[in-house]
Amino acid sequence: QPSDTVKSVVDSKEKFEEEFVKHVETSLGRSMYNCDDLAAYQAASNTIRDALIIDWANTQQKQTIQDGKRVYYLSLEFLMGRAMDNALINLKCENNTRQSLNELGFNLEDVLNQEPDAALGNGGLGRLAACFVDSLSSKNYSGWGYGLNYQYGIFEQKIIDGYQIEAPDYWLKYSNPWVLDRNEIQIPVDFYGYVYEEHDPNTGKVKKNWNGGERVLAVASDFPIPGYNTDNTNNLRLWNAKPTNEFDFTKFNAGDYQQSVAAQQRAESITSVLYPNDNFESGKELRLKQQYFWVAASLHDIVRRFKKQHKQNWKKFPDQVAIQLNDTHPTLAVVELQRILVDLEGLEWNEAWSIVTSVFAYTNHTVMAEALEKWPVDLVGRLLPRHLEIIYDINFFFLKEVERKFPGDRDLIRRVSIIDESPKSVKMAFLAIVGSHKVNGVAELHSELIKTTIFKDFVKVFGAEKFTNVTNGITPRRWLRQANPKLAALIAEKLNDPEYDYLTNLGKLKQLEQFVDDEDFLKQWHAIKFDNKRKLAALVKELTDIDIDPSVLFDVQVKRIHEYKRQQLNIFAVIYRYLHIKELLSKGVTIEEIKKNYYIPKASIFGGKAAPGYYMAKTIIHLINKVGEVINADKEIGNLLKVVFIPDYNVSKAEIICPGSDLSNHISTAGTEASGTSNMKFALNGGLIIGTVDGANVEITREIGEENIFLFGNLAESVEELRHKHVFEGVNVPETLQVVFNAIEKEVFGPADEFKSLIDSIRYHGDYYLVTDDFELFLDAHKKLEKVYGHDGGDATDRGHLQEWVKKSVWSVANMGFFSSDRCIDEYAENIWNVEPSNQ
Ligand code: DL6
Repeated sequence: QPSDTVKSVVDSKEKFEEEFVKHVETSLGRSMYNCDDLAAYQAASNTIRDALIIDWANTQQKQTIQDGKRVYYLSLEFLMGRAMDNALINLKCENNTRQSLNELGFNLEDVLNQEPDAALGNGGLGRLAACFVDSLSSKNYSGWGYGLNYQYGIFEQKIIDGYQIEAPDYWLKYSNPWVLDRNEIQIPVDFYGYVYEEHDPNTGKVKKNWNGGERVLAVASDFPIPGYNTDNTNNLRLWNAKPTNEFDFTKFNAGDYQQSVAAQQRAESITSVLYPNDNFESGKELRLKQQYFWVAASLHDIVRRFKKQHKQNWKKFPDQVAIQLNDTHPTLAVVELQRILVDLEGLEWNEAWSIVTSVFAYTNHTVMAEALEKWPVDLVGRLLPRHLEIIYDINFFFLKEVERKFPGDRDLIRRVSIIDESPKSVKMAFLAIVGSHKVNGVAELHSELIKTTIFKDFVKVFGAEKFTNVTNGITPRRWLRQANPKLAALIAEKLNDPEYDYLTNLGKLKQLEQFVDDEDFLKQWHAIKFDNKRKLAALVKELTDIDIDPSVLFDVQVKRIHEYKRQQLNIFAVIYRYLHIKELLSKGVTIEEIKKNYYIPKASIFGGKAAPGYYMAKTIIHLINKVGEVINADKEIGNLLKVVFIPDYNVSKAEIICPGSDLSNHISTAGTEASGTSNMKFALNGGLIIGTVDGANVEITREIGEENIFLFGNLAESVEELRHKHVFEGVNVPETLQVVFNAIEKEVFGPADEFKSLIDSIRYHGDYYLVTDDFELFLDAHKKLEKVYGHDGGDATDRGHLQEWVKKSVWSVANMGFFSSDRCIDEYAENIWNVEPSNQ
């Protein structure tokens, strides 16, 4: 009797209902009479998950038999969001599930809303990894993700009296029905200890051995990743740290039972919490422990899988295995593989090194110095004594090679050394470059920048061919079909594609261009946007109790709060607008005249978390909230201006916010945002962009046309000179921004001291992020875009005054095909991993 495949369960309502009831009664120990929405979510998830596991097992079996090359994507973060809705979409069983749940007395949306986000990431980097695993499955690649199963994901953000307060996110409260705990997969991982030498009588050589001082077990939890419209179901393996059963008898015998139990408990702390920093490295010992724990477990798993089929035929290893390092966090994997091959498998150094460098490739996600990892040599040596030796050896051989190519260039050797001499530390990006065969940036501008700035010397040493670009992308399954079902349906109808095949062939969107003058179509398009704005307004009301009118321009900036992303520029412009409106009102200009001649009604919507230790980012959040309090309470202003801060921005909220925006802000200082991916999410949902010439904005502009995006600001090539000018000639605060500073200092938005650091960083500390240089350009860009949106106010359900805007929206979506993460995965596969998809 063959097991039920996922199709047989989800395609048959009877089967689904039968399984559902079984789970309610057995897995949950409840009866259908006391089954609430949460229990329904758990039973439905278990039902789908069970079936998915069958597909997943079949996929693994098939991939093993095919014995092709596998890709392993190592990422310390996978910001998955919710799984159930995504599974229903990828398995194409949403309608059936909806009907079955209805028959059982539940509403699908209410059930879906019970699921906590799997928030195992900070922002762009983690969400990119989640999109990539979706594309690996959907495009039929054999590709696994490896990460950590944090018990606490990114903190829950509460806004109390305008301040960000962090609360722990214990997302596993009701356990996670989407993972299969694989308690039988246990890999011991050692830390600390010492290295000793052993004489091998057979070879006459001296062998290095590492005797670890602390042992922790890595236990696997597997998260099946269903592809869209395919049975291919890959695996995301997340590790849990558990104590070993090896009890510390020395301590026990010494009567220190408590101590030996405490040490065991400490093991679990390794995977207990995600570090909440985005684009910033904190350098904590536990973080390094997390990194080694994860890469050691993953590599041993990969090597074990290889050996099962190919024994010790190491020459074949690079034909079977490609490992992508998502940023430098997994760089110790390079060292660990070299250690496995040399110390444990007995290969010669050079042979091992050539295998290692053929297997690894490294993606860089930032040029910002504070985000580039450096680990103190002392710490690495204490935690991983043998690895430090290997790092020194890698560096020694690398520098020897540099010396051979560039004899006598001592300065070059100093600059490219993996070891920084003061303070003595290991530069992880350099180690990743040396240990990889390819290095890529995540947008064209960024990939050029890394070659001309932070990694310039490595281009000289290795040649430019080692460096490449893969512009980021997003999965259209989640970010169009799931987030915006009505728009996805309208597109499917227009493309005459009832099966939604365009979701794995996003270039097809181009066909929408032919409808750009079709009045009825534009009306439908606009009505969907309006409906999505209503949903967003309802979310805002629910979370903040603020009413925003869906007919005004929704001007959104949601992303991590960071000075380089410049939420401060945005809120200063909002303050300017408010003060100007107040001035006009005081001069007797009426609201109607202001709407007609100056400003269209708008709601400025912000959201995003600040790293708990990032004072400036928290100050920005506080300012936004305090400005909101004043403006929203100002009766004179009415709906001409509202300011909202949505608390606890996360993936599931983004799924409501992206489709509901008219305009989104991607306004980083040029050259600082490596790519950005929310720009893609907004544009794919028909929102227009106001942005700087930075990251992927550049390519979005190229694809959709510069008439469909509102670009402003100084270019990356001017940034250094402007910064220099600020330091040596002083910062010139334009009159418009001065007015804003004056208002803040006059305490219009509460005690001025609270915001002093923000103003001082601009006025007295060199305005590193060029707020003064771009402020008026930002105001001008707004004037331009507001002209397009329309000044005549009126009912936005009447598309008349929005004609031009709606056309731009359609045109943009039609040209967003390039930004599917499927395209990224194909590029990685072809140019970096050298793998092909399997034919299903
Ligand atoms: O590549 C994904 C994402 C980019 O879109 C963002 O522009 C970039 O800021 C982000 N980088 C990081 C770097 N963190 N570290 N380490 O998150 O990557």
